[in-house]
Amino acid sequence: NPVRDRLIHGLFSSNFTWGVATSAYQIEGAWNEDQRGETIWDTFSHEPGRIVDNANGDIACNSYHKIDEDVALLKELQVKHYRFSIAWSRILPDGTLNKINQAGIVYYRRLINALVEAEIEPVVTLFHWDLPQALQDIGGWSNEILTVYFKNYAELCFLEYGDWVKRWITFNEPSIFAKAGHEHGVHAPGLKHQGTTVYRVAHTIIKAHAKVWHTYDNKYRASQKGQVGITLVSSWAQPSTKWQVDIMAAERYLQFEFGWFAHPLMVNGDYPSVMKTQILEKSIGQGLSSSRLPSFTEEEKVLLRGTVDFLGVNYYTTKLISAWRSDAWPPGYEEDQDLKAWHDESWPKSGASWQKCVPWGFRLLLNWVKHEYGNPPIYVTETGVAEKLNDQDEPKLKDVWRVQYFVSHINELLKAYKLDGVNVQGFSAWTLMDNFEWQDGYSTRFGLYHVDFKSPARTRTAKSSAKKYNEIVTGNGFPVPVSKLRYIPQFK
Ligand code: GBH
Repeated sequence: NPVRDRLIHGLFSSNFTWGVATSAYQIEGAWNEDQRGETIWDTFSHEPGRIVDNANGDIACNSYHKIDEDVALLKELQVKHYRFSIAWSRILPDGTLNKINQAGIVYYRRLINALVEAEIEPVVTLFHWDLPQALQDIGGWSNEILTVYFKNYAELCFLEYGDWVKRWITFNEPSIFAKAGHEHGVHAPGLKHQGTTVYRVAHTIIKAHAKVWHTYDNKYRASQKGQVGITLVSSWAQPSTKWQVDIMAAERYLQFEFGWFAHPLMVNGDYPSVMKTQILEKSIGQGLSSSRLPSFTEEEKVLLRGTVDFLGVNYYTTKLISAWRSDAWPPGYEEDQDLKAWHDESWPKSGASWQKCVPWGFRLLLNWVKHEYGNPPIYVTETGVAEKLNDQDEPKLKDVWRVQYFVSHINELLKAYKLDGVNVQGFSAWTLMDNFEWQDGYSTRFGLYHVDFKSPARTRTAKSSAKKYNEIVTGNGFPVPVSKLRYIPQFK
């Protein structure tokens, strides 16, 4: 579509913040050093057969020992912020205040100091999926008590780092954590509890987020003057036809993925009504006496709503959606939605089967979020593109497809900002450097920098995309007309 895909030029606002993102388990390594407690990802990746090539994050990018090197890359990119996550078990080995691990406290203090010194704002995610194993042992996020343990952990972080950290993200993509870890079993903790645990885990996470927001609001906001948000992800859901049933199915997809968390926290303290009706109906159909979707009490609803200072949005791909009545038994998270989701085969491929490159879907998702939640302040906390690369392969430093991915997607972001009035205040590229890509191990890469995982030095080398990103960052967008983009896919 020549009109839709045309690139515009122009700048983001002068206080727009550019950055890159990483997460602790994916980069730090040092899994058993300095009293770090084990996490569900240590357990999961140490179990043969879970991860491609039986890889794990034991060493990863070795960032635990490479603060200066990593900060040097950030300086080279000239980003204004760095989004990283704190490993809960590095500072609280069993997840609770039973033991505070000073070595862990010191590591993040050193990282934050190095960033502040370099005039790079630290943006901290408190939970990027690496739950302390000791907390999984008592039931993980299915156990309500985790709201208290998470609050205690967050409060310790506010006390230790709140003078420097002004933007806190409680959870990264809780929908993925809940589904992949408890419904599909492809992420830690590897459970396949169809249609039940997924909703209970999310229920606790929603309450834990609100508890942490209130703690910050009551005790720290006045002195620290920061903000607490959450990062949610969704594919854009494009109705496959103009029929009303398919339009409604696409809306269901977005509500089940994004509204699941955003609706209770940003609208009215409760789940989207379409989730409540769908899951109740399916549950009754199974012979259950109540819905598999838990419900919030009236007091809880009051505590939940209005607890998002800024919304983190991650976007990776788009799906075509059609209505499709599912009678699979027993129904799970997917069946509860009564729809089919797939990729258009003509969309450019990435190096991962789950990702097709669809820049226009990014703009549409941002517009949906704007209208659904009353134009909240948005930070795009991740987008990026997968590349297949095995250890023995030569690095592909001229990553033209990634250059094009970022140009086209950031251009859609610019359209959302300038033409559609979406209140977008920042952007983080996923990711600083190649790292442990969860169940794909090191076979799938997203980095602006290549990492040599064969070398003990874990040498980082800039790809073409790092240079292009630096150009976009220093130009604050696209100051001059962008030449027409001919999309060269990574794979035909
Ligand atoms: C993000 O999730 C994560 O926040 C980040 O840690 C990660 O490295 C990055 O994306 C790249 O993946 O193979 O069918 O099980 C993005 C959403 C959802 C994408 C789960 C991969 C796996 C689909 N992710 N999906 S499947």
